[in-house]
Amino acid sequence: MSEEIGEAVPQSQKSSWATFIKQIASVSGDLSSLTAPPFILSPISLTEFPAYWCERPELFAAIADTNTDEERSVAVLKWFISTLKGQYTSRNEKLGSEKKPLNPVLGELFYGYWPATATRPRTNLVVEQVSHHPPITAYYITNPDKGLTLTGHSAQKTSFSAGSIIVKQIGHAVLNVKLPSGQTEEFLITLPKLRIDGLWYGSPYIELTDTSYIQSSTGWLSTIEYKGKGYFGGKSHQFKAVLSPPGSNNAARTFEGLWHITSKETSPGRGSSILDPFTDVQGPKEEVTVAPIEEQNDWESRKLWKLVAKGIRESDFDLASREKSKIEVGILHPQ
Ligand code: HC3
Repeated sequence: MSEEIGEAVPQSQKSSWATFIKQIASVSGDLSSLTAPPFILSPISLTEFPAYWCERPELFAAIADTNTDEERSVAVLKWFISTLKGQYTSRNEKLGSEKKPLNPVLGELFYGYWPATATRPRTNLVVEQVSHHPPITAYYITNPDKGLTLTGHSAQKTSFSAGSIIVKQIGHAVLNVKLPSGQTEEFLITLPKLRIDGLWYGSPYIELTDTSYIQSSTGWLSTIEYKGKGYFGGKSHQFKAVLSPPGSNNAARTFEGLWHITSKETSPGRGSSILDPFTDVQGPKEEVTVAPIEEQNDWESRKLWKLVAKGIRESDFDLASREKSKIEVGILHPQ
């Protein structure tokens, strides 16, 4: 591998990429206000990211079809692990690398839904940017027919270490499940830490590190450990989840594998076979359905950023920067 900085960086942007990396290394907290070179800009607003929670709507709906507290915790874990590929690797697949998303303005909105099918009812999504600096995004996902609601907020604190950006996720999500008994079970979902590698080459990608948790109000707890390249055989995107029963730290069930491909249950005596994986995200996912731009209001992300996104997609960065300034001026000095 060549040691030259910015292998993936266009020749004309190499020096601004080097400046950007130096700025990242010296700023801690919020990267959203740094000016990045055009090749690394994404035309997608951060308000669209909560849609990753539901790109496998059947797994979300299936949480409501369980009969015991244990099975419900397993279903929540399965859905959660299946969201990770979308959350953390989909920009690499779609855009070639992790890019810098559009920094939402205060009050920006993103609405969407996953339509009902023969096997599941409709799920709705509402997102609002509730703080600009630092960026904080709040979201609400609901499947009323199944009695499921996911409420959360997302913010990040960044630091720089050994050539990588470390992103601590500050928010959390709460999943409420209405039970046939009339009671509601609550799951508190914490979020993993990110390490953004590949900066030197100009092709950033995310690896997950440390531990996140899903704590149910029934006492069942999933502890999910993430390991990436360089650990235990060196594969990217490894995880191991331990599900423990109320009042005990002992593992009742264990699940492990690669969160961006497949995983299986590894509990003694009940491991699933290759034919029956715990999670398998190699098949198609379902992107959120969004109203056509002409029907959106001025604060909805795709309408608000339409021309900036066009400029970025078509490499017309004068257009992108002109339209971005118009949005910023419009927000600071509304008519
Ligand atoms: C750190 C990040 C913004 C935040 C993104 C979050 C944590 C948002 C919540 C989602 O559920 C999961 C998620 C995925 C990706 C995270 C982004 C990756 C890069 C972006 C930085 C602000 C941009 C850093 C610039 C560059 C060029 C290195 O990508």
